[in-house]
Amino acid sequence: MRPATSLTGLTAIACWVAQTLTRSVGDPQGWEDGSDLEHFVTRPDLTAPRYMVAKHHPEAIGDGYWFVAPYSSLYDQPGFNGRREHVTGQTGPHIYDGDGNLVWSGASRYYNRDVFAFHPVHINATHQLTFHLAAGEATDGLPGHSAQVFLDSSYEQVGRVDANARGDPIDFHVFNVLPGGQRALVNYDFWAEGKATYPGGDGQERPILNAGFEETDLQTGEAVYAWDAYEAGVELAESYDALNRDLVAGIGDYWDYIHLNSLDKDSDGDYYVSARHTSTVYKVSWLDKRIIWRLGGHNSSFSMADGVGFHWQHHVRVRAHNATHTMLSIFDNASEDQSRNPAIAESPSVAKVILLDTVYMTATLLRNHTRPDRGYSRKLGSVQQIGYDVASSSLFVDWAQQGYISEYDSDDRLVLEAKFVSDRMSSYRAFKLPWVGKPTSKPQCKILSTAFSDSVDSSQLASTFYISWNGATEVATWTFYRSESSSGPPEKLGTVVKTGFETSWVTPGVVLDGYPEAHDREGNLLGVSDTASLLPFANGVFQQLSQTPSTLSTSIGAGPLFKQPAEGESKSGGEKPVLSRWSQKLTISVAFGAIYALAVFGLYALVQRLAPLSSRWRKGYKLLPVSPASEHEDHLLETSGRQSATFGLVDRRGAT
Ligand SMILES: *[C@@H]1O[C@H](CO)[C@@H](O)[C@H](O)[C@H]1NC(C)=O
Ligand SMILES: *[C@@H]1O[C@H](CO)[C@@H](O)[C@H](O)[C@H]1NC(C)=O
Ligand SMILES: *[C@@H]1O[C@H](CO)[C@@H](O)[C@H](O)[C@H]1NC(C)=O
Ligand SMILES: *[C@@H]1O[C@H](CO)[C@@H](O)[C@H](O)[C@H]1NC(C)=O
Ligand SMILES: CC(=O)N[C@H]1CO[C@H](CO)[C@@H](O)[C@@H]1O
Repeated sequence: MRPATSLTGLTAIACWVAQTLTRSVGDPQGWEDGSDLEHFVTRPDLTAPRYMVAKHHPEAIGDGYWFVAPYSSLYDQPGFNGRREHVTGQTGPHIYDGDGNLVWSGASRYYNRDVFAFHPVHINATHQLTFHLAAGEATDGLPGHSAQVFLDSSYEQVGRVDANARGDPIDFHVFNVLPGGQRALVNYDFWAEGKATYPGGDGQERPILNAGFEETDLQTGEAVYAWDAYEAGVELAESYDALNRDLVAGIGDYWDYIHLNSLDKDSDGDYYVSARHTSTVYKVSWLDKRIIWRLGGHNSSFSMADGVGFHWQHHVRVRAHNATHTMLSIFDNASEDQSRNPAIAESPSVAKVILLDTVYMTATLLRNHTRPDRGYSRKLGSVQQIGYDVASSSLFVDWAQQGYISEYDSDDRLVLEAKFVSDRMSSYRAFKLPWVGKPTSKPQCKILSTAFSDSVDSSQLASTFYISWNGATEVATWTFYRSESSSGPPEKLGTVVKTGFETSWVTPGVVLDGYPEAHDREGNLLGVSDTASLLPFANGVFQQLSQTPSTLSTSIGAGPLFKQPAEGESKSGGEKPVLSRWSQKLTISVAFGAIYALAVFGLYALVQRLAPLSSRWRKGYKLLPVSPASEHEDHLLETSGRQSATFGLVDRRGAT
């Protein structure tokens, strides 16, 4: 008993010291080991970022899957060996369920390439998935340049747009498939060297980066409409971007004076263009390309009520529209990442719904939600309306950094928050939508042997099935079969309810060959994995553990700790001085004292290390310390320690 405890303590100390020493200086939080990621026996190629989830009003949370595209390599991330992925991949298109369980990962399929704005679209009466694939190394089936990719509900690629109508690679900011699925709004930027003179400057010509967009026919790839910001009258004086403004032409750098980052279209056919560097939303005429009005910026056409003003915004969407009023949702970054204009005070990011009276030209704030942790989203982010009327719908907001998302109900209550457990990944835009995925790939199964006694009897062995089916949303249960018997039909072993991305199930005895079947809620067969064979132990044989906890405790715990003096010794040393026995006792006590001290310290160190780990072991679920009374605290900080279980936080492992 005692040595075992000391052993634990010493082992813990050794582990702690070793881990502390080996931890990279660039990874102070110690995530380099990948413990912030999901790990699956059946899919070692998929290591999706794990979420922590807080449900404040579970009954008010809408249905739907989260569509996110974790990435690490944009420059808002602190440097960490360049890119900050863990091998293998977690960058790319991902679907999670409303509890933060992984549903589908396309990371390994797209070689860990950056992906943006991953979401379902409705095209030709079919549900498809689309995303921007960033440029990367050309590989089998993937181009070296960027592209917009379309997948069907079985995750097979059914479309890819390689270039805009100008022949340029697709930019990552906007590829907005319009209702009907036949056309898309696509942004681009282009050099306008030597063309522009900055008014109020020194009168010299400047290299600028102009911006524009087109409405593309997805069938023909032709632009049915194209717009050029500079030509349409977006003046250089409108820009808040002071970075590179005074560059002299020819130096090879440019002034990104407008920076177009979102596009939308209303039912009249007019366009809404968000330009980040002018902090302005432009309404653009479908008929003659003129700017109908400006919202925000140096020259707003609207009188702006309290709280409407915004800076460095993006993801501006028109939510409702009639002859006299327009409602926009807007992600007000209100923060900026490159000191483009230090004169503009930063503030926490806010999701806003703005009501425009286009007769009296007033802008008022209809709904607003400050980032719950009062953080600054320095780039990226999105606001999604869930429901028909933006004034009363749920809002789903992506605050980008650390994949932070939050949902608000029609009463504007914060009902859900989630974020990745570590900060090494972000997600540019996140969406919550229904989805039915029926992959053409098969379920993946592995069977591992587990010994639970030192007996050689195979009845003391168990077999564990691991089963996953990347992207299959309709699986309700897994039924396991033993198939090794050549005579007769496969033997049905048992059925379990599917849990999370990967379900495991243990059955007594050795199952040399077996397979699971997937059934939906009505009991229809959805798919069968290939027959899996029991995997041997690491040394290649099916063997039992050489020692079990029980044999360890009898051999060590029950035996004499210190050898008693033999009969003869005792006789010959009969007159051994009392002092010597005392000193022996003292030495033993001191030794035990030292061992206990080490053990206590070891346990303490172990607990210190295990406390944060315990949540990792719970597959992504983590209680969040959240106080609904105050939305204005850094309550998602893992270190705050103010845990609360009073908000109906749901342990997703319990989901049945
Ligand atoms: C939509 O369906 C039509 C008719 O089958 C087809 O010609 C077209 O390619 C489809 N459009 C898209 C965007 O898939
Ligand atoms: C201000 O906006 C109006 C239209 O709203 C436009 O005619 C005018 O040129 C703009 N002025 C500047 C300095 O941008
Ligand atoms: C919404 O905006 C109003 C007006 O600026 C402000 O008083 C209020 O604090 C804001 N609420 C949130 C949740 O940001
Ligand atoms: C237009 O929308 C506004 C805001 O929802 C509403 O108050 C107004 O009655 C609508 N006007 C018409 C003509 O439908
Ligand atoms: C404040 C801020 O960082 N704004 C960002 C908002 O996100 C858009 C999308 O990239 C960026 O263009 C802006 O950089």
